Amino acid sequence: MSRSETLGVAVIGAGRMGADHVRRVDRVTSGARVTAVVDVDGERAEAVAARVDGCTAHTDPAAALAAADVDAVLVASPGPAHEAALLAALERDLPVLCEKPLTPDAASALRVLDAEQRLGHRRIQVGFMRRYDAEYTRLKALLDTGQLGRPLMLHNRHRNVAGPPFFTSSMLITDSVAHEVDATRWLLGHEIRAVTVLRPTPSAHAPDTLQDPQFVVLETDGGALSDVEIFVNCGFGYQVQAEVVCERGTARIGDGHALVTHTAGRWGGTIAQDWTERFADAYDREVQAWVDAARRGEVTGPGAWDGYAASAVCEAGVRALEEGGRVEVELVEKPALYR
Ligand code: ISE
Repeated sequence: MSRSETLGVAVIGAGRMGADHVRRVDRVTSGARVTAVVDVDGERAEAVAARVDGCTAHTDPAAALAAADVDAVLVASPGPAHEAALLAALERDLPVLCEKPLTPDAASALRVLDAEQRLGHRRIQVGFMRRYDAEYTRLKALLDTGQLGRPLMLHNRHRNVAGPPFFTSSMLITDSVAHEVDATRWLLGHEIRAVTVLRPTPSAHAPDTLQDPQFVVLETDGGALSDVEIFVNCGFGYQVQAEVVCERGTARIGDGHALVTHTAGRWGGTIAQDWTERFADAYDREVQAWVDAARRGEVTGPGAWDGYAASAVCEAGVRALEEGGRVEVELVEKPALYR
């Protein structure tokens, strides 16, 4: 593909995120078009592909990636299917945007890192969209100025209206807290070296066997602590908040004060109901940045190393949840490709 041409994107996974990304690439993003949609459910692939002119539907990722009009891959299938899709894309040297998690565990993530290193250049971006959210980027820019001094603590709150029926207690860590794991590493610029998970009495509104909420403590190798309240059946809205406490001040995002009304003796606003609403702009910026970089042959966003580190931290988090106590994170030495 030459720089002036449009990037042909195969979207793997036509569920909620996949279908939203198909719409985004088709209607919002410039410089790209969806040329193939893949899903194990052929009818679902057909239905989503039918929304885009000239787009083909597939059940086999390999067939889609082999198509002449596919220059890049957006992976939005369930986590356990990511490794095969990533390895297939790397084999064809195609740029990839992979929704989190990179893969569900550290061992499979390492196999992906190995394949990318064998290729000799970076091709993978991981879908940690908070790095593209306007509030998060302002917070990051402020911390980087050093005006507030050294960050000491990061308090995160992550609430969903209701978890999907298939959600397990460990998925609160691997599917939800994974975002705060990445946000912590990115905002503070440190790796996470240990995880502790505390278990408050579960909400009566959570499904019977689900440990919801959870309180997760992440220890970084820079000495700062990051805590995460994860509550996926809070019932009232989708809330993601973060407050950094530094030596000379604090900074806080996620209060949702964009529009405040005062009427009839009360004041207030609305709360987003899910992440496609709360992070819509972030997803738009993320996909545009990925497309622009892919057309230049570059990767500019969070990469495979960030995906591996998040998977390793989440794996330690699941052990901490299941066994109790503090679990250390074991990371391999960072390969030269990612330094
Ligand atoms: C979901 O997969 C996401 O990525 C959302 O951002 C998160 O809030 C939710 O808890 C996850 O299930």
